Amino acid sequence: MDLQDIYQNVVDGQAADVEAGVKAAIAAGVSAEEILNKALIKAMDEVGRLFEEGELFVPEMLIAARAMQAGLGYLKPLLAKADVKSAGKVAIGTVKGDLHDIGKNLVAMMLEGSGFEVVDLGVDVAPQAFVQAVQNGAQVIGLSALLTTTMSNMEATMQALKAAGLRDNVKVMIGGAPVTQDYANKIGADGFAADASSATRVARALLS
Ligand code: B1M
Repeated sequence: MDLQDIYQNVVDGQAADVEAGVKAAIAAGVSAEEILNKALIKAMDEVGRLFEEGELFVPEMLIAARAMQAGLGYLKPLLAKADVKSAGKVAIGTVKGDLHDIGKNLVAMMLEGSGFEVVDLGVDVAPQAFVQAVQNGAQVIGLSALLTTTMSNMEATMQALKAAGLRDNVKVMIGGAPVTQDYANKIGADGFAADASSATRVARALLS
């Protein structure tokens, strides 16, 4: 099975076939990163495009997302390298009101893979839960948002950190499809990353 088949099975929401395809591709020597970028992420972009054009609806989008997760589950141990000394502690979550977690999970996975200790706070994370994570020792907090309507909760989280007197104790990194460097500047975040691999570079730079 090649990358095109995996791509199509994600778009079609065929989780078992995606998982089988990913296993076959790994066995054939294709790198985990190539499968991730050229089949799984590419397929979700196509699903988004079809959704925008009214050709797919929320249930189909969800089924496609589950199919992608089935492939990701198999890739995760391959993307994460064992025995790496912690590069720092990062608490990551999708902001309040937002349930999208595929991108956030990828970022968490890549951070783990490059040696960070990662605390995954999940989705729909209230500003106060990020504050709590800083109190529990996170050196970086990572905020993800996929909806223009939930991005404002990134700013609310910045304000909650300030109100708790913790703003200077932590670096804040933000990302997600609608998020930009300009927005990061506007809300006073320390870093922005456009994708999961640059997120690891940004996190390292923030702690250096
Ligand atoms: Co949603 N959805 N969705 N959805 N969904 C989008 C985001 C949308 C763009 C689709 C569209 O209209 N084209 C649109 C948002 C429009 C907008 O606000 N501008 C949208 C909408 C409208 C909605 C609902 C409101 C639909 C409805 O109910 N009417 C609803 C909202 C629910 C809620 O959150 N409260 C909804 C629901 C869903 C599902 C549940 C069905 C499902 C999510 C399943 C899940 O996550 N477990 C879903 C999906 C799958 C999508 C699309 C198709 C794919 C998102 C995705 O996983 N992409 C999406 C369209 C699209 O983006 N193409 C869409 C793959 C992922 C790897 O990329 O998340 O961008 P991404 O992450 C990247 C980078 O952004 C970055 O790195 C990642 C890896 O490279 N990144 C970070 C992300 N977080 C980061 C954090 C960092 C750094 C980098 O530092 C901390």
